[in-house]
Amino acid sequence: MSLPFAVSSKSLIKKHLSQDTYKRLETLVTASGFTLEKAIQSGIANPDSSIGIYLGDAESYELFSDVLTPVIEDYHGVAKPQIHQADFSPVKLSDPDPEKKYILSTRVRVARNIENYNFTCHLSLQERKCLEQDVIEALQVLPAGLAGTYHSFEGEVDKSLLFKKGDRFQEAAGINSDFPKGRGIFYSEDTRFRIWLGEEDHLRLISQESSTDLANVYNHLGQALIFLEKHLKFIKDNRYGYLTTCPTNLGTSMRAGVHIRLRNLAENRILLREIVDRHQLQLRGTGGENTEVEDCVFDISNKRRLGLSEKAIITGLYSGLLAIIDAEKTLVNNGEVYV
Ligand code: ADP
Ligand code: DAR
Repeated sequence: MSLPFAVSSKSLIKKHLSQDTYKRLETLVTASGFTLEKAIQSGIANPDSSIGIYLGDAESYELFSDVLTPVIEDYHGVAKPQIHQADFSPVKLSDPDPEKKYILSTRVRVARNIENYNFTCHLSLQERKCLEQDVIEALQVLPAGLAGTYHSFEGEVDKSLLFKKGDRFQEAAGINSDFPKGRGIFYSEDTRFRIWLGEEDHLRLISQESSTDLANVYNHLGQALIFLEKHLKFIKDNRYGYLTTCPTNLGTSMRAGVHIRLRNLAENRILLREIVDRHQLQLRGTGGENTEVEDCVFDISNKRRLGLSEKAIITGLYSGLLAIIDAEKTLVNNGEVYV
């Protein structure tokens, strides 16, 4: 019996899950009832998956490690994950775009999952509701500058505040179960700090500004976490850092990125790709994952999350942006330089 992945699939789970390994793991069940078969449903239903697996609880990382270890090492480019070294200390960085010509906005997010709850693809509605109440209670401790309002998706909420229902990959994994129940979004009074509750992970903690000030956006998020960690216990592992539904978000679970307009490099994708790859960054469309570039606005963020610290991510993004903006400035495109 061959595994039910499409012949065309190039996902990492298909690459690393042999029939023998599957036969050895398929009968294993975590304490919460999660299985490898459930974990690979998204990769089976979506042959274009890059990794093709979502986990239902923290125990899955141990129980299915025979296949998860090679998948994680392959994606994150780490051999035999060492002890994850976190460092979310504040940074001081000069403005990467002092003329304010290129960077439109800056966003730094981390994913967090709360102890004693399954991950979002394996949560009952009742569990979602309990989780939501725990988080709402914790939000009360945020000080001025971070304090704000929680908006349940089940109540009257400004549609512009909503995060989208999960895509087809997340749908096949079960992440969208009971949507929009048990989901909500928190905004600080100045909207610079936000929390998505019940999206792909329990929490997406987000610092976002229409600014070029990478250091300030990053430092603001670090401050928020210091307060929240006093009241919420996040699921963390010595080797893999913060555990997440999707293994691509392990470690720091940080994505630090900008929306940046690059009119010249948009016409010179090979050069742009070379700089992005050299700085281990990820190049995406304007709307993030699986979207197109509109009006030369790119979403550029860190690619790696595991095996390096939060501080290394933001300083690495900063260095990459300096190189990209320098290339944009010096490029001549069709005999014309956009000034
Ligand atoms: P995640 O951060 O969870 O990986 P995405 O990168 O897909 O998710 O982004 C989620 C949403 O945040 C998308 O709508 C995306 O356009 C938006 N976003 C990401 N980066 C920025 C940014 N620098 N400025 C404004 N919006 C952003
Ligand atoms: N679409 C899935 C997940 C890729 C990473 N993005 C996340 N986790 N949002 C895939 O395997 O392609």
